[in-house]
Amino acid sequence: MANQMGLHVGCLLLVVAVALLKGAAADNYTVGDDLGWTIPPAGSIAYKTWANKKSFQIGDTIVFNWTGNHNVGGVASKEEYDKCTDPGIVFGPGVRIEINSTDTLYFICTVGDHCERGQKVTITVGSAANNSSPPPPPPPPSYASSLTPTTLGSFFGLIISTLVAISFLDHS
Ligand SMILES: [Cu+2]
Repeated sequence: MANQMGLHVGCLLLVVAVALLKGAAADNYTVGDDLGWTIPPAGSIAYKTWANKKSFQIGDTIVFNWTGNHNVGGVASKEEYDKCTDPGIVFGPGVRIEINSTDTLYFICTVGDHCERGQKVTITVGSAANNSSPPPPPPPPSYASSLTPTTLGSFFGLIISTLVAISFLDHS
């Protein structure tokens, strides 16, 4: 029983360690955030801007949410993406796509002229313009500076001598 507990704790620690090594847990991204998946406002490059601000990683999930008459399908190439080629297979609202390779993913809506009007998005792993890591936080103020080695040493010395005194008292 105790061994099993130890094993479970060990597994848990391993999982945590792997998660830490991978940098972070997988993220969910809702395409367009609050805008959702729709025809972006005229003249905007809404989904390009949205995607450029994200740093997609393998294991992340892309979620397409919408109301009204839309769909989403993945096309195989940038050429098909640019031409808004109907991929044949499309999905309904709420579809979740897990990123499982570093290949660029191309998604369009095939309803009417929605794709031509900008309802399309590319997902590039490790994208993009905004991919630089945030600056490191400033070093914390040094509260330890007032604790000189000497004070620390005498502090621990005091504790140890107190413990020694107590153990002498115990044994007497
Ligand atoms: Cu649409």
